[in-house]
Amino acid sequence: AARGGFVLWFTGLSGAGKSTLSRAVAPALGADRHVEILDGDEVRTHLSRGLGFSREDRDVNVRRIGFVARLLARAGAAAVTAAISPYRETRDEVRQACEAEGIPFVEVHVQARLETLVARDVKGLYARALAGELPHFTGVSDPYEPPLTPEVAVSSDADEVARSAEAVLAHLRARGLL
Ligand code: GGZ
Repeated sequence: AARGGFVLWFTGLSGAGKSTLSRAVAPALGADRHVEILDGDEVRTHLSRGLGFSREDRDVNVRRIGFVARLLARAGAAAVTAAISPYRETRDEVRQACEAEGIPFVEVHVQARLETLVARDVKGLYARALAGELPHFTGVSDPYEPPLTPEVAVSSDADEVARSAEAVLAHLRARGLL
């Protein structure tokens, strides 16, 4: 559905660059459609306020993001999401709900080596998790299930943001979505 809505779903560890990449890509999506970004942080202060990081809570969070993204895409917007969304099955459930109604779902795995994230550790969360102070921290003390066949995989270790953004846009163009 050219010019129609779609869901652009970024997944990856905390600090891998999902938010940065979603903000880099968003301006290029909106020539003749609305663009909305559903960022993990923002969602957790509004839509998912009070949820924690158990599997159950993360699944509720991810399903909510998926639901809103689907509504936006149905209305013709490009819905960009940036949550860790660590569980494959839950991401696939969102994908299936989209595809069942003809909404393209584009999964982008934002990869980064744990080593790099620990070294960068902007918020000090990895240090705390490694010290045993955060019992459910993704990638350290909680699982992350990488997508097996993402539409796009980028590496924030190896590549500049602009290059990763271009890889995402190239995929969208090839699909006829831009
Ligand atoms: C992972 C956590 C945790 C735990 C707090 N595990 O870098 P950030 O800070 O801004 O992004 C992370 C954010 C993760 O929320 P999401 O909604 O994206 O997660 S999920 O999709 O799994 O529901 C991180 C912060 O919250 N944070 N505790 N235990 N990230």
